[in-house]
Amino acid sequence: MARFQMIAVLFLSVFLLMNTVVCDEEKFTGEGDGSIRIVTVEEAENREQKSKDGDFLVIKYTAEYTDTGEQFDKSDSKSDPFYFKLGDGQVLSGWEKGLRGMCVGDKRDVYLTGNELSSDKPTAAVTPDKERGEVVYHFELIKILEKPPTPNLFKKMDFDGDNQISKTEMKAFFSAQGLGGLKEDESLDSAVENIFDFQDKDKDGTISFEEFPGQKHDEL
Ligand SMILES: [Ca+2]
Ligand SMILES: [Ca+2]
Repeated sequence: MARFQMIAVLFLSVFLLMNTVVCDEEKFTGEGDGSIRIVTVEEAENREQKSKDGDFLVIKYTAEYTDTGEQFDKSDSKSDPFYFKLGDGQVLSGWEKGLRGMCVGDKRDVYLTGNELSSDKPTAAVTPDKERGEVVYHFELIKILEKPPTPNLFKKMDFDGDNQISKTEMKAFFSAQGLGGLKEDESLDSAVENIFDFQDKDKDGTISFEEFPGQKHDEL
């Protein structure tokens, strides 16, 4: 009797130990309705700040269907670093759950099916075909911000990258923006002339990095 109990306890211990090892390797930390599975791939050493609702998360990701491995989306295909506000319904439901409690530098694989692949609002991410079954997102958290990042306007306007903004470049930029922020009675040409009157201090016909008064450093 005693020996049987000892063997049973021993067997149970080994079983639990094996289970612990598996959990340490795969770290299933999310469950939900069964259609979300989170696997920790890499954990950053600094674990002071964890992502929470209301944070702006700058992320990198690639996404594929698990059956064929076909990639259907990635953050690199977007022009700027990809960011969104967590908890605001701007991303797929599975992202909201899968990207909480993450530290900068963490990498996670998030497996999603069904309703976890839909969102309340339009999203910049590609919505996968639910009928094709499970998809996996390979996420890396790059930065946590309290407010949306300010775009580097100088870099956006300096199309040829020569560290000068020409009038042509500024016009192209404003045209692409739909003239946002300019007075309605101003033509594009005269608006740009007015800006150059102020900003082109040495009057060489271009606005240099030093002359440019707007946002000119990357926040991301
Ligand atoms: Ca330029
Ligand atoms: Ca100048």
